[in-house]
Amino acid sequence: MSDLAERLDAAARDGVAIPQIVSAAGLDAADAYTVQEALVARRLARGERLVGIKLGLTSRAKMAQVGVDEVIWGRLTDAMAIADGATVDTSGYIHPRIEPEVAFLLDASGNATAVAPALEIIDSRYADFKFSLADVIADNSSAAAFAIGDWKPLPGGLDNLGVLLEVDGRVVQIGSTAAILGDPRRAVSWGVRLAGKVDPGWVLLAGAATAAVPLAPGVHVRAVVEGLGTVAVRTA
Ligand code: OOG
Ligand code: MG
Repeated sequence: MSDLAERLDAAARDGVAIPQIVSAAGLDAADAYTVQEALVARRLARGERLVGIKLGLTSRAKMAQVGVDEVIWGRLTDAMAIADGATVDTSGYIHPRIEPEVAFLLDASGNATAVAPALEIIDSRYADFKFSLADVIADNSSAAAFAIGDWKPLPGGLDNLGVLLEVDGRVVQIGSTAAILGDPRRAVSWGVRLAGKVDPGWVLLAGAATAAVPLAPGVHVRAVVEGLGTVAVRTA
């Protein structure tokens, strides 16, 4: 499995898509998480640090977009973090997409202590952004980068907040936090259970409420989550 991790790692570093090597090797989802762990271990060996986890495919819109209908998770490192408002160079990506998310800040027992609007850049390492469940899991659930807005204490209700994704000031996706497992707070218990162990101060991305959109160079992208505020990135 370490050869699969090595090929996925090289695809991400070179920005060159590869075929669906994990399903082709006959691996299942459990095996694929072992490949993911080996893939992220390569990043940690290069000096990156784990800073959290992401959930994926927690909304119908996302499941329908990629044709995989199981909740998945991935690992986030410090090298994937982009400051709110910063400029990201997209030239190293294969076919990046961006999506609006809700982020939670975790304490030692895996409870959420704060919430923020977030943007996630995903970049499947597979050709045409097409994959099976095992392929996407091994590929660290397409994780590429993320930006988080200002943290706020948890409000009373998070289960029906409007979500907008804007590109250059034009609304390109509209959704509701209700799309995320019925209530994005459910993503916290899902994530902690799936990951097994979380560290205090880790971030948890709950999964996109809407489909992702292609991310071009030279644009300004903003996510707005009703009551939580905004987060933005620019691309170069
Ligand atoms: C898989 C990752 C899904 C989300 O928020 O649902 C994800 C993909 O769409 O490539 O990050
Ligand atoms: Mg996502």
